[in-house]
Amino acid sequence: MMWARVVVAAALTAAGLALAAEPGHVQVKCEPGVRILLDGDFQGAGTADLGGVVIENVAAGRHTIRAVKEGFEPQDHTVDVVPKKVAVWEARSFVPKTKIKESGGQGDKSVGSRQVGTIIIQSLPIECTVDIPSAGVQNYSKTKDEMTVSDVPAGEHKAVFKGAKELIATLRVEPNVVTRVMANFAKGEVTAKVEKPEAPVGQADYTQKNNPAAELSLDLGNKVTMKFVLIPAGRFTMGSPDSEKDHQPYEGPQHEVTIGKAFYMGVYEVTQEQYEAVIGSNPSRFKGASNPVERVSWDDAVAFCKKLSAKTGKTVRLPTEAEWEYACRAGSKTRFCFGDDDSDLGGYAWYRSNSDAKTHPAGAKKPNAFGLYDMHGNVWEWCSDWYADSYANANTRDPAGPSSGSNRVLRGGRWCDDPRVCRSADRDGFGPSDRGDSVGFRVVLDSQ
Ligand SMILES: [Ca+2]
Repeated sequence: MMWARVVVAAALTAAGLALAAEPGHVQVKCEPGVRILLDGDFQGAGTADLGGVVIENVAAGRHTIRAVKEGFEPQDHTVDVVPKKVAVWEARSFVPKTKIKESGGQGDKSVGSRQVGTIIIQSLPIECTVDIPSAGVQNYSKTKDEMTVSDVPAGEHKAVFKGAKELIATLRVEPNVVTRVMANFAKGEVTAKVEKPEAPVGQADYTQKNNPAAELSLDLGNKVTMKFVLIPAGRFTMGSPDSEKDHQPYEGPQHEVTIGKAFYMGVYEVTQEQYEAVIGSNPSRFKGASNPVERVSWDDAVAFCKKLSAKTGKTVRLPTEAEWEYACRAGSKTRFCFGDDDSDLGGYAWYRSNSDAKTHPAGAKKPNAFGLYDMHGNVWEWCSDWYADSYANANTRDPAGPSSGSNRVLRGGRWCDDPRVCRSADRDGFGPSDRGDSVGFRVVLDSQ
């Protein structure tokens, strides 16, 4: 009896909210018999005449859809419902559970992960029809710059691009790898290249994007510019598990975090040339125009942001700690953005073993999957948050740290650090007026 009452109360609450916010609707395209759940509640099974399931009067906002087919891996999709509009999602081809294998060869980091990769499609001209039946894409009208098809089973997929002519290609998809495809109708050819590692989690199953731009450059004056790359909204696991080598208690508890809005992040640490163009002085110990600025306090970094905001009319700010880790990981769950091995760190970072006890020009090592350089090593980077030695009380959506504290967060490790400190999850804090020759920063811009 109690149970029934609780359910009724919950239903009334949901209806009340929906009325207040003007509901929208959700259409799920799927084969007959596929069961559809919305936020965990069963909504119905796909029928042949509807071509799927229609869910009416869904409260505006973000919801999770799950498509379930017996004997196959379920599919989850995040949908943003807009008042009075129909949000459409088409379930992809289901991957049989029997085909799920453990991945080998890379240690145990990807055990249990699915053998899937991502295809990113661009075309010239932009508009064409894309058909990759084995990846669940059927006669899809591409209307924007870039189309992303994620969770594509590894293997070969026949793709047909229809525009002024028909281009046919066989696309090879590897696990946890992005295959970037260009269908060029002018040249009559399809080219493909692979990028590692996998794009970040939390994106739609296939999405199109053209705005905002993927890259952006700010003019700092005196012919000095600052380059940014768009970091998409998404979800990630913040912190490190107890099992991670070199894990520290203050890197836990590991928790899911949603980054609700895309943002632009500086491709490089702020350089001395950039700092000087905005502030008019260079406090660094290791002089070099394209070396990162150091001996800047958190207060100095915030002052830089304010001044650059005023100069450009954009909102320039320090990243939150969550934004920083999300951007650093770029979809990875390993100790570093590239994997787990200390021995690979030298390819991506200046740290104790290779730095010769100094900073180096920003961008000389390999970038991560978002195109960000020196997230590991070179200089430590200020984040906007106050430091807390646990995530126990952290928000899970766009966390911005505790409301007060005595130290501000530093991330990514330094030229003088061992690999442990350069890990994606490691963290530390200094007082807001502290300065050091291993401490710098990079900035972010809101995308709107
Ligand atoms: Ca750094």
